[in-house]
Parts: sequence; C-alpha cells; structure tokens
Amino acid sequence: MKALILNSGLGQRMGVLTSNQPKCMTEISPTETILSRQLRLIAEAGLTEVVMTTGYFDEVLTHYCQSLALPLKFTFVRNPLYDQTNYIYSIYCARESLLDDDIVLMHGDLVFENRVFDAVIADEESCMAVDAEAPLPEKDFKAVVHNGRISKIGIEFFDEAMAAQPLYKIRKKDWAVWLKRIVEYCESGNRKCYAENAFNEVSDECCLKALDVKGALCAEIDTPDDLKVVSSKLHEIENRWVYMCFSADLIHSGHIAIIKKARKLGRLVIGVLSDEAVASYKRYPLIPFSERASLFANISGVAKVVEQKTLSYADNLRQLRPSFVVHGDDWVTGFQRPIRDEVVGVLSEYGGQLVEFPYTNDEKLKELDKQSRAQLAMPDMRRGRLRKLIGMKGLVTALEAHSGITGLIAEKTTVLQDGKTYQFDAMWISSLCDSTAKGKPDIELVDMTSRFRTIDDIMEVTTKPIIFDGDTGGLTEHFVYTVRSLERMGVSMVIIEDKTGLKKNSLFGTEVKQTQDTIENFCAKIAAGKKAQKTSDFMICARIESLILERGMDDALTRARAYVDSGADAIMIHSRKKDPAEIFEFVERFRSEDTVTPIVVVPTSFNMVTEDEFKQRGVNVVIYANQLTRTGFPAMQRAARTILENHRAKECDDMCMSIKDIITLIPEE
Ligand code: SPV
Ligand code: MG
Repeated sequence: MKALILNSGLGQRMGVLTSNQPKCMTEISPTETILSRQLRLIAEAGLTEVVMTTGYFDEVLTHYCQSLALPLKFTFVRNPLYDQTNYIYSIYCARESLLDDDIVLMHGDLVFENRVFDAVIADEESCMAVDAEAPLPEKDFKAVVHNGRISKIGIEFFDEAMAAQPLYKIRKKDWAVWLKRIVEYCESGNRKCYAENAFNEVSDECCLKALDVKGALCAEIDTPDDLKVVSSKLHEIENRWVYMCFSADLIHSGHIAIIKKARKLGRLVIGVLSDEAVASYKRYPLIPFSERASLFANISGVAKVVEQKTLSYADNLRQLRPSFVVHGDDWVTGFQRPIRDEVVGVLSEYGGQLVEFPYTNDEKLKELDKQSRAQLAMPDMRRGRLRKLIGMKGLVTALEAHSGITGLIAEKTTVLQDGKTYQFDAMWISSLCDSTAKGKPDIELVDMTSRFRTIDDIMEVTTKPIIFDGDTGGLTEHFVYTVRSLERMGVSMVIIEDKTGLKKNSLFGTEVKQTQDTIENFCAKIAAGKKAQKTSDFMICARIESLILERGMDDALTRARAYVDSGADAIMIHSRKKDPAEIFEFVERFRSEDTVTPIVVVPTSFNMVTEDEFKQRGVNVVIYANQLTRTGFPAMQRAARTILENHRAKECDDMCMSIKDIITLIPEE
C-alpha cells in the first residue's frame, strides 16, 4: 500500500503562514507540523512508500521531508502547472507511480486522529472518512451515501449527504477505475475540477464505503482560525488518558501490539492487578506485583502504572476518569462479561468510551501459560505458596481432595459473583476422606506410602498448595521422615493432632476412647519435625484437640502457647460443636497474646460462620474438610440403587454427566 499526499497547492487563505513554505509545513503543535504528523502516522502504520505531489515551494518541501529521517521512501512528483490546475492534474502527473497498488490518499492539509487513520488502513474495503454526526458544511466536501456506500462526492450535494474529508483508502481495483477516469479528464483538458468529479462518474464501478469517524478529529486546515481549532483539539487529544488493565507476569507480542494501539488514543495508564486479584481469578502470579508493575512501566509509550486491587475497574476509572478504556474483545462473552458491563456503566457516568480490539488467541500464548502453570506445579514453587497466600490475603480457603479428579475440582472451580471471582486457594488431603475413598476407617490404618500416592495423584494434575492431614504424625522417629518426604514432594503444610495411641476421628469426640498426648511429648515431636525440615517455607501446624476431648479452654490455650514455643508454624483449633462460641473464644484469647501465628479452623460442625467473619476474628486458614466426599458418595449410592431397582441403567440417565462431558472433562496435555 502506498500513501499519496497532495501538496501542490499553496493555501492562500493561510496568509503569512504560507509566504515562504507550503501549507502542509504549518506547525500544529510544539513538536509537529501537519505534514510531519501525517508522515509519522503513515510510518507507524507500517507503510513505507509515499508519493507526494508538489508545486509551490517544492524544494523547501522535499528537503523538509528528507530532514524528518523517517523510514519512508519518497517519490516527489512536481505538477508543472501547479498554479493553473487543481489536484486532479497533480494525480495525473503522478499516475505512473500509482499503478498496481492500494492507495491511501490524503490532502496535505488534513489533520486526523491516529484512530481515524488506523480505521481507514484496517478496513478491508475502499473507503472515505465521513462524519455522520457532524453538521453538513456549506463549502466543504460532502458525500452522498446509500446503504453505507458513496455515490457522489462534492461541495454541492446536501441530500442524503454526510460531511466528508479527503482521506481515502482505495483498493487497487477501485483505484484503477478512478485513475482511468482522472486520466481521461486531464487528457481532454479538464484539469481544474476536483478529482472527485471523475469519481462521481464511475462510482458504480469504484466501490467506496463511507467510514464514519463518529466525531473523531479529521479536519482540513484552510485558515488561521481552522489552525487554532485543530491545534487545541489535538492538544486535548494528546493529553487525554487511556486505561488498560493487565495481570500478566509474562509479556508477549500480543500485549505489545495492543499497548501500541492503545497509546495512539492518548496517554496510556496501565492498571496492574494486585497479586491477590490475580491469584483470585487466574493463578498465583509467577512474579510479585512490584516486578510486574515495573515490566509495564518500562514499555515504551506507557505513561503511568497504577495498582488495580480488584477485577473490577470501577475504583480506578472513577479516580482517573480516562477518556478510553482499551480491552481485547474476548470479554464480550464469558466470565469477564459482568466486569465489562460495569466498565461500560462507569464510563457512561462521565462520557468515557470503551475501545475493543480483536483478541488474538495466540497458540504461543497458550503454550506460555501452560508452561507457567507447569512451573507453579513444581515442588519448590508450590511449597512456599501457602505462606505467601496467607501473607497476601489474610485468609485462605482449602477444599478437600482425595484423588486426581477431586484435585481438579478444587483447582478449577471458579465462581463469579458481584464482579469478583472466587476460587479455593489450596487443597486439604484429609485422613478421613483419603481413608474413606479406600474403604477404610480413619484410624491411621492407611499407611504413609499409600497416603503419599494420593498426594502424588493430585499433584500430577494440579498446581495449588497442599495441606496434608498428618493425623498424629506417628512416632517422633517416624514423623521426621514424613516431614522430609512431604517437603520434597512440594506439600506446603502438614497438620498433626495432639493425640496418641489408636487415633479415632475427632468428630466422634468423647463417644470413643481417645487419648491426648502430653504437652512435652507433642512439643518434642514438633521440634523434631522443625529440625528435620530442609527448607524454610514448609509449615508444621499443631492441631489442638482439647475442646474436642472436653479438656477446657485453658488447656487449649496452654497447649497453643507451648506448641508455638516449640516451633509450630500455625495452630489448628478444632471443635465439634455447632455453636462457634468456643472457637471464637479461643481465637480471641489466642490473638490477644499472639497476633502473628496463623490460626486454622475446620468448620464442619460450626458451618454457619462465613469466611469474612472468620477473617475479621483473626483466623487465617479455613478448611472445607470433607464436603466433596460427603456429596459424591451419596450420588453414587443413589445411582447404584436406581440400576438395581430398574434392572437397567436408563432411569439413571438424568443423574449422569454425558459421556461426551466426562471424556472432555480432562483435557489431554
Ligand atoms: C480430616 O478431615 O480427616 C480431619 C478433620 O482430620 S476432622 O474430620 O474434622 O477431624
Ligand atoms: Mg484427619
């Protein structure tokens, strides 16, 4: 595609401004002239060839173009009759340089916004810039438009017309038709009319679409007054803010491409999602906010970087009031849709505009994301993440998983609510559910080798941190090996309970005989575990059974203090009462002495308490310890019974996932 710029005329109405240079060299900002701006946009759009017709001051003009040192190849064509003809004859003079290519044609005194030029270039069809919103000008060009197509262009048409500007993109085949008629005009001596007169005669064959610029700047400068108006509009345009939001920790060519487009709309401010917001909707970021922010701050054209604390743009938009928000069109559907709707709503509060560019669903990008997920699953990356998440979010949630598929449910289940996305932060490998899945009682019967096998199955298909239910931890001499194995595998935290002998599930309470360990023994076990561990990020959590075994609050608190002193990284307080009062009392009293050690709860009985309330009271980890098991098995029992009752499987169909869904549930690598 070649650019054709018509610069043979003088522009007498500009007065002294054109006394020793052509009009196109008039300054429109402290750093640019009409022409330098046109040429910059042409070069930025990736065009390399410019044909320019000259006349008045042609040497001044050609020197000026070369002095701009742009990556453009110029062909200057002087119209020898510049003072007696119109630009139709300039085009005629340049005809040899304009064959066999698509043409972007513009008058040399035209100033347009970047987005106008980009839209013209990007259009598949031949087109002319029109403004359906603008009032019809008395003396300037208007285009007669039917069903989006232009049939006539001239200053004399008012019916079914729109204000039009001499900025065209003309496809080779259409241009051949128009140029042929221009040549015929000029060779028959018709050299003083507009080139558009020739178009009007061939508009049946030369298809020109009306491209509506919808009020964006696209105007000719004919007089010093025009210059004032256009310069001040340009100043306003270049100072308006454009907002984009990113979560990325890997910047790729797709990001750079959309940033490049966005910054053409004004000064670009990038909202970088906080670590917490990224972790909530996508995955834990590979690098922290500060590093991600500086990646974006160092991209050329990014004027400013701010933190966006939630997926919702609302706060940042109300504060910054950008003229544009730019986003890929991928959020028109899917889980981001409500966020988009909210953006549209907030922009309408002050007249901002949403600009969406086609989303590039890049294979390379998918590959990069897969690689980052794979990295997150590696033991060293996974292990430390629980500690980081607790630090970052204050409260984390974990869902029970006892197999690859339940691990995937914990990993992938996402809910969008009130503009926020919710996911579980971690997984809990429960002794109760792991044993149940194997058809065995929860009495430390399933040996560690088998428990590790469960961990491995889950780890193979997930990336989230794992909290392992270590029962009593067994003998101290055995526990140290368990710690090292778990650490090596990438488990983040083991929770051991202060019971001894034949352990029974805590939810039996005092209905069965259970023995609590002595403080001394249990402290020694914790200390040995801490001594055995090789990394600093692995956590040992001490679980206090005093409330379950009805030994009283003071015993629970005494133990908590002793366990923390022995090196426990966290405390789990358990209760089997529906009323959360004893849990709340423990948390309050423990927090009054110790504000830092994380507190873990398993609200199976006291399940009416919300995560927010736990957080407010100072709890840090909420474990949903058995809900997948307790919902999954009854569904299976029901199906089994239904088949037995009907002696066939048909009646079971409505309870079943489709075969297609089950085989596509787990994508192949
Ligand atoms: C488990 O899930 O195995 C637990 C929690 O230890 S509880 O069943 O509540 O004791
Ligand atoms: Mg257990």
